[in-house]
Amino acid sequence: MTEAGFNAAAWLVDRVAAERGDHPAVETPSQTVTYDQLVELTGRAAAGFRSLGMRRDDRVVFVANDDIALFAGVLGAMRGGFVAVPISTMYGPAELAEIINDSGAVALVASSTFAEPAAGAAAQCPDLRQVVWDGDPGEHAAVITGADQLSWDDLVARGAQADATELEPVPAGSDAWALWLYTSGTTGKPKGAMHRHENIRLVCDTYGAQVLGITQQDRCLSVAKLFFAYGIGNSMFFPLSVGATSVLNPERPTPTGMAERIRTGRPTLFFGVPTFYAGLLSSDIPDDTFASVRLGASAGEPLPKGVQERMKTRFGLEILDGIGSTECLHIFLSNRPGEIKMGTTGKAVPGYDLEIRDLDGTLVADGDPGTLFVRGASSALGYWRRAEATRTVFQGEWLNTGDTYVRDTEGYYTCMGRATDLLKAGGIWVSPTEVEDRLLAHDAIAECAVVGQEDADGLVKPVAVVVTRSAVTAQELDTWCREGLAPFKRPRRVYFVDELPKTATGKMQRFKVRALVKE
Ligand code: 3SK
Repeated sequence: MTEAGFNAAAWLVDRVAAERGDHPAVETPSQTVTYDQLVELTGRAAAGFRSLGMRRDDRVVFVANDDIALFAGVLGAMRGGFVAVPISTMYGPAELAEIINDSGAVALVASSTFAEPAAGAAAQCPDLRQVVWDGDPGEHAAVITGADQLSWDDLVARGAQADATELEPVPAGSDAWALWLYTSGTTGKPKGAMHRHENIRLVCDTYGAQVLGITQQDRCLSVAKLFFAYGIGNSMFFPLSVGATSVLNPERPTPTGMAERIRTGRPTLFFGVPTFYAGLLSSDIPDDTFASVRLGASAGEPLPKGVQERMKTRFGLEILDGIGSTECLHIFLSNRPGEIKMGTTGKAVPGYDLEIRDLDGTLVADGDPGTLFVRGASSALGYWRRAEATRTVFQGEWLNTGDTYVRDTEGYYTCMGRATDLLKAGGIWVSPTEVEDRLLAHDAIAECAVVGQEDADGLVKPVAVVVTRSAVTAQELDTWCREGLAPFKRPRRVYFVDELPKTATGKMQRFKVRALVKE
């Protein structure tokens, strides 16, 4: 459906404000913003961006904590007809600069917590014209010479000077760009999946309404941050779509920190990832931590049956395991309340069709594994300036997930692993090549291979198999990788070998490397 004039930010905020403007839309540990206040704040943010010279379809990148500036900034960008590009706060300056430059963003909004990497990145981005700081960047601001800098409060104050018509949402149209989300996906290098305004409404009407059954009484708390597709759906789109409340946690999620946020924020819907659920089970948080929560969700990687069972036994939390993708914007395959089959990812979410195909593209029989394809209207328009990757992943109406799945005779789908060499750690894509490149940059490393290995909880983590040319310890390599990579990508173990398994033509045999770390 195409609707001229549709604006997802207005659909999420103004529509609800008209009915229940004094209801809390979003809460942080220190601030509550009602729907009426969110209309005003996002209107001012949009007008503030415009006052900086931004035009329709201009990109604004966000490197920020889950806090009011990020929440209102993303909505404000979409409201003003600009494109919101929230990106990972786990990246270093070089990785951030690569994405900012790739997107062609003219503005960057950054939390002062990330002042060092954000300023370091901004200094390497010639097209960037404005940097907006939420908090004081201190001495890091000095490294930026090519862009103007102002505070988030100043941006909002500039917007407050605008006349009333400028505060109104721009009639963008349902097919207009609203949100670009960068994913390493199936080819390693981050690619910007371009989402329309309409895709936001679609995921709310499908997974949000028909699987979660979300209502205006709900309060949503997510472990995944707003810069992930999973997180922005959980913490922004679903609650706002029904006039519920988003409970934000600006801190890095730890079991004790999250238990405290649950105690103060009293969520009814909790969105986790398998690694985090396993961490909760290893912690000594109280068994009644989840007393306010009516339902848990999990995505990112398959939820091990043992973890799901123990979460139910110890905390009384029923968890719906599901899988989504950045390209589909949210979850397209999931268990349903009251119909959970543990150890499986459930069934297609209403609004999506699934097919399991063999290498020739033929549909496989139930019980046989194959590659999972998905069809649904919330599919991204493609990857920004990546024609080849777009053609590989987006095949007509269908999208190749790159996951190997099997369907049982009851119609439940179970994940068998990745169809490619890429791995997911803690629900986030990790490209082995990128980690290998970092290891190979160390003087002592002659050859290496990075593969996934299940930890004690059955969750996949990267590990490295290395051939050395001089003495080096696993600890030194850990430090080396932490210095050059986002921490979640670092190998959790290092195996030292004399040679890597190779074919006669010298090609590394990754399946043999995987077998080696299994022994
Ligand atoms: O990884 C997932 O399962 C997921 C879920 C929702 C949205 C996006 C993603 C990647």
